[in-house]
Amino acid sequence: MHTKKIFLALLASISHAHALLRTQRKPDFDTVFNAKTAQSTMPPENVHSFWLDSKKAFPAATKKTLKKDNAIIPWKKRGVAISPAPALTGKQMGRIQTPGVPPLGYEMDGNVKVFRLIAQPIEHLIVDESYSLVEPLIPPQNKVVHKMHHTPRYQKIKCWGYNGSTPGPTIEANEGDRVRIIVKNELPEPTSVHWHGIELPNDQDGAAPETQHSIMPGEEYTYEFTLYQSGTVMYHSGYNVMRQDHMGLTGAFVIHPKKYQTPIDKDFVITLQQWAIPPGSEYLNLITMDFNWFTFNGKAAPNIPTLTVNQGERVRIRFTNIIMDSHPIHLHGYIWNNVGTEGGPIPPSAQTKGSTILVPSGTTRDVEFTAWNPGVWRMHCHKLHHVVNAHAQVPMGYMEHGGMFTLLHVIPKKELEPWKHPNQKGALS
Ligand SMILES: [Cu+2]
Repeated sequence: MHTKKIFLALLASISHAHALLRTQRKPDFDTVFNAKTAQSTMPPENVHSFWLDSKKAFPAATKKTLKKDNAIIPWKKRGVAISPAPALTGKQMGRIQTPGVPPLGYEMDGNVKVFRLIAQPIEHLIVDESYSLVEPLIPPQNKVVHKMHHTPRYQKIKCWGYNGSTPGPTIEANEGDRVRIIVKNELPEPTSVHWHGIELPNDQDGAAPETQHSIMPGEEYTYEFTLYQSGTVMYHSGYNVMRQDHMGLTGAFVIHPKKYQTPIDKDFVITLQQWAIPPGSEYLNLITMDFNWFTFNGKAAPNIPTLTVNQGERVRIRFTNIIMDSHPIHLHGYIWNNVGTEGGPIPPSAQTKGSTILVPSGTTRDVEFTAWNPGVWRMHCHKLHHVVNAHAQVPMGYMEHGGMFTLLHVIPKKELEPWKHPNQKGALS
Protein backbone atom coordinates (compact mmCIF):
# COMPACT_ATOMS: atom_id res chain seq x y z
CA MET A 1 0.00 0.00 0.00
CA HIS A 2 2.77 2.38 1.04
CA THR A 3 4.76 1.56 -2.12
CA LYS A 4 1.69 2.24 -4.24
CA LYS A 5 1.31 5.73 -2.71
CA ILE A 6 4.94 6.59 -3.42
CA PHE A 7 4.56 5.32 -6.93
CA LEU A 8 1.45 7.45 -7.56
CA ALA A 9 3.17 10.51 -6.12
CA LEU A 10 6.14 9.91 -8.38
CA LEU A 11 3.90 9.52 -11.39
CA ALA A 12 2.12 12.78 -10.61
CA SER A 13 5.40 14.68 -10.28
CA ILE A 14 6.71 13.22 -13.54
CA SER A 15 3.61 14.26 -15.51
CA HIS A 16 3.78 17.71 -13.87
CA ALA A 17 7.43 17.98 -14.96
CA HIS A 18 6.50 16.92 -18.47
CA ALA A 19 3.76 19.54 -18.67
CA LEU A 20 6.22 22.19 -17.46
CA LEU A 21 8.81 21.05 -19.98
CA ARG A 22 6.27 21.27 -22.76
CA THR A 23 5.31 24.85 -22.01
CA GLN A 24 8.91 25.89 -21.43
CA ARG A 25 10.35 24.29 -24.55
CA LYS A 26 7.74 25.40 -27.04
CA PRO A 27 9.04 28.98 -27.62
CA ASP A 28 12.62 27.70 -28.08
CA PHE A 29 11.51 25.22 -30.62
CA ASP A 30 9.42 27.73 -32.54
CA THR A 31 12.46 29.99 -32.84
CA VAL A 32 14.51 27.20 -34.33
CA PHE A 33 11.71 25.79 -36.41
CA ASN A 34 11.61 27.70 -39.66
CA ALA A 35 8.44 27.37 -41.71
CA LYS A 36 10.51 27.68 -44.89
CA THR A 37 12.28 24.40 -44.26
CA ALA A 38 9.24 22.54 -42.96
CA GLN A 39 8.21 19.65 -45.16
CA SER A 40 6.18 17.75 -42.64
CA THR A 41 2.49 17.85 -41.87
CA MET A 42 3.34 17.22 -38.22
CA PRO A 43 2.99 20.45 -36.22
CA PRO A 44 6.10 21.20 -34.17
CA GLU A 45 4.22 20.96 -30.87
CA ASN A 46 3.66 17.30 -31.51
CA VAL A 47 7.35 16.60 -31.73
CA HIS A 48 7.60 17.13 -28.01
CA SER A 49 4.32 15.55 -27.07
CA PHE A 50 5.45 12.51 -29.01
CA TRP A 51 8.41 12.17 -26.72
CA LEU A 52 6.60 13.06 -23.55
CA ASP A 53 3.64 10.79 -24.12
CA SER A 54 5.75 7.68 -24.14
CA LYS A 55 2.78 5.32 -23.93
CA LYS A 56 1.41 6.69 -27.18
CA ALA A 57 4.82 6.84 -28.83
CA PHE A 58 6.01 3.42 -27.84
CA PRO A 59 3.02 1.16 -27.41
CA ALA A 60 5.35 -1.79 -27.87
CA ALA A 61 7.26 -0.94 -24.73
CA THR A 62 4.87 -2.57 -22.34
CA LYS A 63 6.06 -4.67 -19.46
CA LYS A 64 4.93 -7.78 -21.27
CA THR A 65 6.91 -7.01 -24.44
CA LEU A 66 10.00 -6.09 -22.48
CA LYS A 67 9.96 -9.47 -20.81
CA LYS A 68 9.31 -11.31 -24.05
CA ASP A 69 11.91 -9.55 -26.21
CA ASN A 70 14.45 -8.83 -23.51
CA ALA A 71 14.67 -5.34 -25.01
CA ILE A 72 15.11 -2.09 -23.10
CA ILE A 73 14.48 -0.03 -26.24
CA PRO A 74 11.82 -1.10 -28.74
CA TRP A 75 13.57 -2.28 -31.86
CA LYS A 76 10.41 -2.36 -33.94
CA LYS A 77 6.96 -0.91 -33.40
CA ARG A 78 4.40 -3.68 -33.27
CA GLY A 79 1.98 -3.80 -36.18
CA VAL A 80 4.08 -1.51 -38.39
CA ALA A 81 4.90 -3.22 -41.68
CA ILE A 82 8.48 -3.06 -42.89
CA SER A 83 8.68 -2.16 -46.57
CA PRO A 84 10.82 -4.10 -48.98
CA ALA A 85 13.90 -2.20 -50.20
CA PRO A 86 13.12 0.48 -52.83
CA ALA A 87 13.14 -0.84 -56.40
CA LEU A 88 16.57 0.49 -57.35
CA THR A 89 18.36 -1.04 -54.36
CA GLY A 90 20.84 -3.61 -55.65
CA LYS A 91 20.95 -2.10 -59.12
CA GLN A 92 24.52 -1.26 -59.94
CA MET A 93 24.57 2.27 -61.29
CA GLY A 94 28.25 3.00 -60.71
CA ARG A 95 31.77 1.66 -60.36
CA ILE A 96 31.98 1.10 -56.63
CA GLN A 97 31.83 -2.34 -55.04
CA THR A 98 30.72 -2.48 -51.40
CA PRO A 99 31.28 -6.22 -50.76
CA GLY A 100 28.21 -7.73 -49.10
CA VAL A 101 26.14 -4.53 -49.39
CA PRO A 102 23.81 -3.72 -52.30
CA PRO A 103 24.52 -0.56 -54.31
CA LEU A 104 21.80 2.07 -54.74
CA GLY A 105 20.53 3.03 -58.14
CA TYR A 106 18.81 6.33 -58.91
CA GLU A 107 16.13 7.73 -61.20
CA MET A 108 16.55 10.98 -63.11
CA ASP A 109 14.09 13.82 -62.57
CA GLY A 110 15.26 16.38 -65.11
CA ASN A 111 18.90 16.83 -64.20
CA VAL A 112 18.47 15.61 -60.60
CA LYS A 113 19.58 12.14 -59.48
CA VAL A 114 16.88 10.81 -57.14
CA PHE A 115 17.85 8.21 -54.51
CA ARG A 116 15.53 6.53 -52.00
CA LEU A 117 16.38 5.41 -48.49
CA ILE A 118 14.13 3.70 -45.96
CA ALA A 119 15.34 3.79 -42.35
CA GLN A 120 13.93 0.61 -40.84
CA PRO A 121 14.33 -2.20 -38.29
CA ILE A 122 16.21 -5.17 -39.74
CA GLU A 123 17.23 -8.63 -38.61
CA HIS A 124 20.81 -8.88 -39.69
CA LEU A 125 23.21 -11.80 -39.82
CA ILE A 126 26.78 -10.95 -38.82
CA VAL A 127 28.26 -14.42 -39.08
CA ASP A 128 27.03 -18.01 -39.34
CA GLU A 129 28.13 -21.59 -39.61
CA SER A 130 26.79 -22.21 -43.09
CA TYR A 131 29.62 -20.85 -45.16
CA SER A 132 33.03 -19.24 -45.04
CA LEU A 133 34.23 -16.90 -47.74
CA VAL A 134 37.82 -17.21 -46.51
CA GLU A 135 38.05 -21.00 -46.40
CA PRO A 136 38.02 -21.69 -50.19
CA LEU A 137 41.21 -19.62 -50.50
CA ILE A 138 43.14 -21.62 -47.91
CA PRO A 139 45.39 -24.19 -49.65
CA PRO A 140 44.20 -27.77 -48.96
CA GLN A 141 47.58 -28.80 -47.53
CA ASN A 142 47.23 -26.17 -44.76
CA LYS A 143 43.77 -27.23 -43.70
CA VAL A 144 44.75 -30.04 -41.31
CA VAL A 145 46.01 -27.48 -38.87
CA HIS A 146 43.32 -25.00 -39.83
CA LYS A 147 40.52 -27.42 -38.88
CA MET A 148 41.81 -27.54 -35.32
CA HIS A 149 40.96 -23.86 -34.95
CA HIS A 150 37.30 -24.23 -35.68
CA THR A 151 34.93 -22.96 -33.03
CA PRO A 152 31.17 -22.48 -33.38
CA ARG A 153 30.20 -19.11 -34.74
CA TYR A 154 26.74 -17.68 -35.23
CA GLN A 155 25.44 -14.22 -34.51
CA LYS A 156 22.32 -12.48 -35.66
CA ILE A 157 21.24 -9.02 -34.48
CA LYS A 158 18.07 -6.98 -34.33
CA CYS A 159 19.26 -3.58 -35.46
CA TRP A 160 18.38 -0.67 -37.73
CA GLY A 161 19.50 -0.09 -41.30
CA TYR A 162 18.67 1.56 -44.60
CA ASN A 163 16.90 -0.42 -47.35
CA GLY A 164 17.22 -3.68 -45.41
CA SER A 165 20.96 -3.39 -44.85
CA THR A 166 23.54 -2.18 -42.34
CA PRO A 167 25.58 -0.37 -43.46
CA GLY A 168 23.05 1.13 -45.85
CA PRO A 169 23.65 0.97 -49.58
CA THR A 170 26.52 3.06 -50.95
CA ILE A 171 25.31 6.21 -52.69
CA GLU A 172 27.44 7.04 -55.72
CA ALA A 173 27.45 10.31 -57.65
CA ASN A 174 29.77 12.65 -59.52
CA GLU A 175 31.21 16.01 -58.59
CA GLY A 176 28.79 18.61 -59.97
CA ASP A 177 25.70 16.37 -59.69
CA ARG A 178 22.45 17.63 -58.22
CA VAL A 179 21.13 14.87 -55.93
CA ARG A 180 17.78 14.38 -54.19
CA ILE A 181 17.48 11.79 -51.44
CA ILE A 182 13.98 10.82 -50.32
CA VAL A 183 14.06 9.30 -46.85
CA LYS A 184 11.20 7.30 -45.35
CA ASN A 185 11.15 6.60 -41.63
CA GLU A 186 9.90 3.14 -40.57
CA LEU A 187 11.70 3.22 -37.23
CA PRO A 188 9.76 3.27 -33.97
CA GLU A 189 11.12 6.77 -33.26
CA PRO A 190 11.90 10.04 -35.12
CA THR A 191 15.06 10.27 -37.21
CA SER A 192 16.93 12.45 -39.71
CA VAL A 193 19.84 11.82 -42.09
CA HIS A 194 23.05 13.79 -41.80
CA TRP A 195 25.36 14.05 -44.84
CA HIS A 196 28.70 13.68 -43.11
CA GLY A 197 31.52 15.60 -44.80
CA ILE A 198 29.36 17.25 -47.47
CA GLU A 199 29.47 21.03 -47.84
CA LEU A 200 25.84 21.99 -48.35
CA PRO A 201 23.23 24.56 -47.31
CA ASN A 202 22.51 24.52 -43.58
CA ASP A 203 18.89 23.40 -43.95
CA GLN A 204 20.00 20.23 -45.79
CA ASP A 205 22.45 19.11 -43.09
CA GLY A 206 20.02 16.69 -41.46
CA ALA A 207 20.86 17.80 -37.92
CA ALA A 208 17.45 17.53 -36.26
CA PRO A 209 16.26 19.57 -34.44
CA GLU A 210 18.73 22.40 -35.19
CA THR A 211 18.31 22.50 -38.96
CA GLN A 212 15.02 20.64 -39.51
CA HIS A 213 12.29 18.97 -37.51
CA SER A 214 12.86 15.27 -37.13
CA ILE A 215 11.25 12.87 -39.58
CA MET A 216 8.43 11.24 -37.63
CA PRO A 217 7.68 7.50 -37.89
CA GLY A 218 5.80 6.88 -41.13
CA GLU A 219 6.87 10.19 -42.70
CA GLU A 220 8.93 10.91 -45.79
CA TYR A 221 11.42 13.76 -46.02
CA THR A 222 13.36 15.09 -48.99
CA TYR A 223 16.91 16.37 -49.08
CA GLU A 224 18.34 18.02 -52.19
CA PHE A 225 21.73 19.58 -52.83
CA THR A 226 24.52 19.95 -55.39
CA LEU A 227 27.88 18.22 -54.93
CA TYR A 228 30.67 20.76 -55.29
CA GLN A 229 33.42 18.45 -54.01
CA SER A 230 34.69 14.88 -54.46
CA GLY A 231 35.80 12.12 -52.13
CA THR A 232 34.48 9.43 -49.83
CA VAL A 233 31.95 10.82 -47.38
CA MET A 234 29.19 9.23 -45.32
CA TYR A 235 25.59 9.46 -44.27
CA HIS A 236 24.23 8.54 -40.86
CA SER A 237 21.46 9.42 -38.47
CA GLY A 238 21.44 13.03 -37.31
CA TYR A 239 18.88 12.52 -34.54
CA ASN A 240 19.29 10.60 -31.26
CA VAL A 241 22.69 9.88 -32.73
CA MET A 242 24.30 7.74 -30.03
CA ARG A 243 21.52 5.21 -30.26
CA GLN A 244 20.68 5.39 -33.97
CA ASP A 245 24.23 5.25 -35.30
CA HIS A 246 25.05 2.38 -32.95
CA MET A 247 21.90 0.59 -34.09
CA GLY A 248 23.40 0.52 -37.61
CA LEU A 249 22.14 3.68 -39.35
CA THR A 250 25.17 4.56 -41.46
CA GLY A 251 26.30 4.24 -45.07
CA ALA A 252 28.95 5.43 -47.52
CA PHE A 253 28.55 8.23 -50.05
CA VAL A 254 31.13 8.31 -52.83
CA ILE A 255 31.52 11.42 -54.99
CA HIS A 256 33.71 10.75 -58.01
CA PRO A 257 35.98 13.63 -59.03
CA LYS A 258 35.85 15.00 -62.57
CA LYS A 259 39.16 13.21 -63.17
CA TYR A 260 41.07 10.70 -61.04
CA GLN A 261 44.84 11.16 -60.60
CA THR A 262 45.27 7.52 -61.67
CA PRO A 263 42.56 5.53 -63.47
CA ILE A 264 41.13 2.90 -61.08
CA ASP A 265 40.21 -0.66 -62.07
CA LYS A 266 38.68 -1.93 -58.81
CA ASP A 267 37.09 0.45 -56.33
CA PHE A 268 35.92 -0.94 -52.96
CA VAL A 269 34.11 0.55 -49.96
CA ILE A 270 34.49 -0.98 -46.50
CA THR A 271 32.45 0.41 -43.61
CA LEU A 272 33.85 -0.28 -40.15
CA GLN A 273 31.34 -1.00 -37.37
CA GLN A 274 31.47 -2.41 -33.88
CA TRP A 275 28.77 -3.89 -31.71
CA ALA A 276 28.22 -4.91 -28.09
CA ILE A 277 26.06 -8.02 -28.06
CA PRO A 278 25.35 -9.81 -24.78
CA PRO A 279 26.08 -13.57 -25.05
CA GLY A 280 23.07 -15.48 -26.34
CA SER A 281 21.20 -12.31 -27.34
CA GLU A 282 20.24 -10.72 -30.63
CA TYR A 283 19.78 -7.29 -29.04
CA LEU A 284 22.51 -4.67 -28.87
CA ASN A 285 23.84 -3.23 -25.67
CA LEU A 286 24.16 0.46 -26.50
CA ILE A 287 25.37 1.59 -23.10
CA THR A 288 28.65 -0.23 -22.72
CA MET A 289 31.91 0.82 -24.40
CA ASP A 290 33.13 -2.76 -24.28
CA PHE A 291 32.45 -3.92 -27.83
CA ASN A 292 32.76 -7.61 -28.65
CA TRP A 293 31.83 -7.88 -32.35
CA PHE A 294 33.66 -6.05 -35.15
CA THR A 295 32.52 -5.96 -38.77
CA PHE A 296 33.50 -4.95 -42.30
CA ASN A 297 30.32 -4.00 -44.19
CA GLY A 298 28.16 -5.55 -41.49
CA LYS A 299 29.81 -9.00 -41.54
CA ALA A 300 32.40 -10.65 -39.32
CA ALA A 301 34.92 -13.15 -40.65
CA PRO A 302 34.67 -15.71 -42.09
CA ASN A 303 31.51 -14.27 -43.70
CA ILE A 304 33.18 -11.08 -44.99
CA PRO A 305 33.46 -11.26 -48.77
CA THR A 306 37.04 -11.44 -49.99
CA LEU A 307 38.28 -8.72 -52.36
CA THR A 308 39.15 -10.25 -55.72
CA VAL A 309 41.36 -8.40 -58.21
CA ASN A 310 43.58 -9.29 -61.14
CA GLN A 311 47.33 -8.88 -60.98
CA GLY A 312 48.34 -5.50 -62.40
CA GLU A 313 45.03 -3.75 -61.66
CA ARG A 314 44.93 -0.41 -59.88
CA VAL A 315 42.96 -0.90 -56.67
CA ARG A 316 41.35 1.68 -54.40
CA ILE A 317 39.89 0.82 -51.00
CA ARG A 318 37.80 3.39 -49.13
CA PHE A 319 37.31 2.89 -45.40
CA THR A 320 34.50 4.69 -43.59
CA ASN A 321 34.06 4.89 -39.82
CA ILE A 322 31.23 6.50 -37.87
CA ILE A 323 31.58 4.40 -34.71
CA MET A 324 33.35 5.27 -31.44
CA ASP A 325 36.78 3.66 -31.89
CA SER A 326 39.54 4.13 -34.42
CA HIS A 327 40.66 1.11 -36.44
CA PRO A 328 44.19 0.64 -37.88
CA ILE A 329 43.56 -1.40 -41.02
CA HIS A 330 46.52 -3.38 -42.29
CA LEU A 331 47.15 -5.18 -45.60
CA HIS A 332 49.77 -7.89 -46.04
CA GLY A 333 52.14 -7.95 -49.02
CA TYR A 334 51.70 -4.34 -50.11
CA ILE A 335 52.68 -0.75 -49.43
CA TRP A 336 49.80 1.50 -50.37
CA ASN A 337 49.42 5.24 -50.96
CA ASN A 338 47.13 7.21 -48.70
CA VAL A 339 45.26 9.10 -51.40
CA GLY A 340 42.17 10.60 -49.81
CA THR A 341 40.10 11.51 -46.78
CA GLU A 342 36.54 12.77 -46.33
CA GLY A 343 38.10 16.08 -47.39
CA GLY A 344 38.73 14.65 -50.87
CA PRO A 345 41.82 13.66 -52.83
CA ILE A 346 45.24 14.29 -51.28
CA PRO A 347 47.63 15.96 -53.79
CA PRO A 348 50.39 13.49 -54.87
CA SER A 349 53.08 15.65 -53.23
CA ALA A 350 51.35 15.27 -49.84
CA GLN A 351 50.47 11.57 -50.04
CA THR A 352 52.12 9.23 -47.53
CA LYS A 353 52.84 5.52 -47.87
CA GLY A 354 52.18 2.65 -45.49
CA SER A 355 50.76 -0.81 -44.96
CA THR A 356 48.40 0.28 -42.17
CA ILE A 357 45.96 3.17 -42.21
CA LEU A 358 44.36 4.48 -39.04
CA VAL A 359 40.71 5.28 -39.62
CA PRO A 360 39.55 7.50 -36.74
CA SER A 361 35.91 7.88 -35.81
CA GLY A 362 34.03 10.30 -38.04
CA THR A 363 36.49 10.03 -40.91
CA THR A 364 37.09 8.19 -44.17
CA ARG A 365 40.43 7.08 -45.60
CA ASP A 366 41.16 6.07 -49.20
CA VAL A 367 44.18 3.95 -50.09
CA GLU A 368 45.44 2.96 -53.51
CA PHE A 369 47.97 0.48 -54.89
CA THR A 370 48.77 -1.51 -58.00
CA ALA A 371 48.12 -5.21 -57.39
CA TRP A 372 51.54 -6.44 -58.55
CA ASN A 373 51.87 -9.12 -55.86
CA PRO A 374 49.78 -12.24 -56.60
CA GLY A 375 48.35 -14.44 -53.87
CA VAL A 376 46.06 -14.41 -50.89
CA TRP A 377 46.77 -11.49 -48.58
CA ARG A 378 45.25 -10.81 -45.18
CA MET A 379 43.54 -7.47 -44.65
CA HIS A 380 42.37 -6.75 -41.12
CA CYS A 381 42.17 -4.35 -38.20
CA HIS A 382 45.38 -4.47 -36.19
CA LYS A 383 43.75 -4.14 -32.77
CA LEU A 384 44.02 -7.75 -31.68
CA HIS A 385 40.60 -7.96 -30.07
CA HIS A 386 39.04 -6.77 -33.30
CA VAL A 387 40.07 -9.85 -35.30
CA VAL A 388 38.22 -12.50 -33.31
CA ASN A 389 34.50 -13.04 -32.71
CA ALA A 390 32.39 -13.27 -29.58
CA HIS A 391 34.90 -12.31 -26.91
CA ALA A 392 32.45 -13.09 -24.17
CA GLN A 393 31.20 -16.38 -25.50
CA VAL A 394 34.19 -18.62 -25.99
CA PRO A 395 36.96 -19.61 -23.63
CA MET A 396 40.45 -18.50 -24.60
CA GLY A 397 42.32 -21.14 -26.54
CA TYR A 398 42.39 -21.24 -30.26
CA MET A 399 40.70 -18.04 -31.36
CA GLU A 400 39.98 -18.40 -35.01
CA HIS A 401 40.06 -15.27 -37.12
CA GLY A 402 36.78 -13.39 -36.99
CA GLY A 403 35.81 -9.74 -36.68
CA MET A 404 37.47 -7.30 -39.05
CA PHE A 405 39.37 -9.79 -41.17
CA THR A 406 39.25 -10.65 -44.85
CA LEU A 407 41.54 -11.58 -47.74
CA LEU A 408 42.68 -9.68 -50.79
CA HIS A 409 42.87 -12.29 -53.54
CA VAL A 410 45.18 -11.19 -56.36
CA ILE A 411 44.74 -13.57 -59.29
CA PRO A 412 48.09 -14.04 -61.09
CA LYS A 413 48.34 -13.08 -64.77
CA LYS A 414 50.20 -16.30 -65.42
CA GLU A 415 50.35 -19.30 -63.07
CA LEU A 416 53.82 -20.54 -62.03
CA GLU A 417 55.61 -17.31 -62.93
CA PRO A 418 58.64 -16.79 -60.67
CA TRP A 419 57.92 -14.15 -58.01
CA LYS A 420 59.40 -10.75 -58.79
CA HIS A 421 59.45 -7.52 -56.82
CA PRO A 422 58.67 -4.39 -58.90
CA ASN A 423 62.17 -3.08 -58.09
CA GLN A 424 63.73 -6.16 -59.71
CA LYS A 425 64.71 -6.01 -63.34
CA GLY A 426 62.11 -7.34 -65.77
CA ALA A 427 59.28 -7.08 -63.26
CA LEU A 428 55.71 -5.98 -63.91
CA SER A 429 55.62 -2.21 -64.19
CU1 LIG B 1 39.64 -2.31 -35.00
